[in-house]
Amino acid sequence: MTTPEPGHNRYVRGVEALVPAVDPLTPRQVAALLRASAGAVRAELEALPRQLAAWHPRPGEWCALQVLGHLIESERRAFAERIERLLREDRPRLETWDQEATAESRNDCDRDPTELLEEFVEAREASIGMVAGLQPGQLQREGEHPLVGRLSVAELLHGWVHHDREHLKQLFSIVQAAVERHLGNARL
Ligand code: NI
Repeated sequence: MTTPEPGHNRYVRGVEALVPAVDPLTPRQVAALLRASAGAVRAELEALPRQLAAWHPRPGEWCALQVLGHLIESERRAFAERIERLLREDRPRLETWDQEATAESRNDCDRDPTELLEEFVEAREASIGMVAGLQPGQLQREGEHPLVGRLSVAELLHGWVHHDREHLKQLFSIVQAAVERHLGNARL
């Protein structure tokens, strides 16, 4: 077991019982967080030299552009479209997709980062508008996901905030791995 450094919060499974939960996020709060994470993704990508944007930390692991491509695919397929179906249909059966095969066929490593970013930001703007307009009465609408079962609008909204941050951490890890070899004695 590792001891967390002071000031570093680590999520520990099972600790839920010891600390009170924060309130669930409202749609407007989710919209603000989706805007914040998209801004962070954009800032990091815009600062990456082209070579680093297409750099794979290990064979088979995604480069930053593939992470961005995955965010673009997930934007509609995992979140916006699913929420729209839950609002439109009664307990729809949601669809999954092969994320690795999709990443493979998108060819994001060779794409223009500026174009990809524009695609992401445009899709995200539309999502933010949709999310901010959700009414409290719509949050408990639900459907069936073939793998995880029952899934509600509220859960998808929280999943969206979580997913963004998961991949932001992934982006940061890629950049950390890239600069690692040049740290010398600056390794702290
Ligand atoms: Ni993902």
